[in-house]
Amino acid sequence: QIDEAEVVAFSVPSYACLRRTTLDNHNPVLTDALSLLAENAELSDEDGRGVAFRRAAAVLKALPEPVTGVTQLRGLPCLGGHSLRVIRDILENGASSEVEFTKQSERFKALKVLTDIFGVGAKTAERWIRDGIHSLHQLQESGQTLNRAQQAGLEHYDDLKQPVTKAEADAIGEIVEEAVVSVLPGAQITLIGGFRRGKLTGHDVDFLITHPEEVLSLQGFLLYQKTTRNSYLEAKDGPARPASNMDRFERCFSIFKLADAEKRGTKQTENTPEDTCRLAAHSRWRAVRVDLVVSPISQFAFALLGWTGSKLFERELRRWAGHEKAMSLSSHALYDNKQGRYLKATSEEEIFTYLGLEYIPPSERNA
Ligand code: DGT
Ligand code: MG
Repeated sequence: QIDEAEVVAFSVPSYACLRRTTLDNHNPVLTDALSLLAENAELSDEDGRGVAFRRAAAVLKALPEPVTGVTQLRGLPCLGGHSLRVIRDILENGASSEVEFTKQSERFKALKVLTDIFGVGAKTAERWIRDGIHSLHQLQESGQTLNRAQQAGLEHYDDLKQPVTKAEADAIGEIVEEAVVSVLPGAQITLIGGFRRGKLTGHDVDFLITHPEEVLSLQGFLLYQKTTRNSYLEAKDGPARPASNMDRFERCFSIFKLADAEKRGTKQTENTPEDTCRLAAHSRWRAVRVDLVVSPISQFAFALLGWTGSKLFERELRRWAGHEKAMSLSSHALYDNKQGRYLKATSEEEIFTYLGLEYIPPSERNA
């Protein structure tokens, strides 16, 4: 029998965009476990389950203190039976058998190793695993054809697995800024993604570049690049941008060549054969994933909000907009279905206001 008086513990709204989630997570063991199950679901083409685990983890990230017993969780949103079972297991037995089993499973390990290769998604990894490929070595021996992204990903595998530090992100920011401003004096470069939310490390560095009227010349720094064009239809009138304008891009996934800290003062140069056969121990540069997003100034606020993350926070914002406000939010625009028009904004604050939400700063979007 539970004493009702001690049950009231935490109160958390169900939409992550109504919560302030800092990086100060009081339940890392529980959230790591649920995140691992989310990752496994996502890698197994079970996105619905993935989102359910992500939502459950995000609710725990928003709690002001560690959970010590399942009774404290009564009344909390987004905690389904499965997530509760995992939490109970950890609180009562110190570990979740499902999480431990998943971690050890050959399938999960192989999916992780293979999708850690830049350019390899769950589908490709799945196909390779069916062909008996479970490791990088087996992949290299297999004679599978790799596309350019995957070749670059394999070549720089060890570098890209290393977390990127804030110092490295800032160093890349300076180089990107210099390159962009030299061709586009008016351009503005903003650090987005996890670093904007205050994270100290990341799997990549994300930048938003506003107002591109010219080709970006980062040639000497990029080890690999793949660009996609902005196919978004301009707000009210007009068709998509002319398809012939190949030089404009909306997003550029790249692998950046960053000189070691002591070498950064000097100008970076093109790859030399010497670089290609550098020894890890004497490395003078490292490869870093850099994601460049470009938006016209009219879309800046939407791009900024849409690319700051976290992924779950973004998903929840769009869900809130659609379900509660009859609006469609994207990283390009906000459309009001009732009024039948686009709502213009020049700041994130304005967008929150349109959505009827209290403004949440980036550092509190770590859902
Ligand atoms: P990280 O890099 O692992 O430290 O973590 P984040 O939060 O920087 O995640 P990342 O780099 O994958 O993505 C940055 C943010 O951009 C993410 O929080 C949500 C957003 N985002 C990611 N992929 C897409 C996409 O395909 N479309 C849109 N609109 N937004 C995306
Ligand atoms: Mg990132």
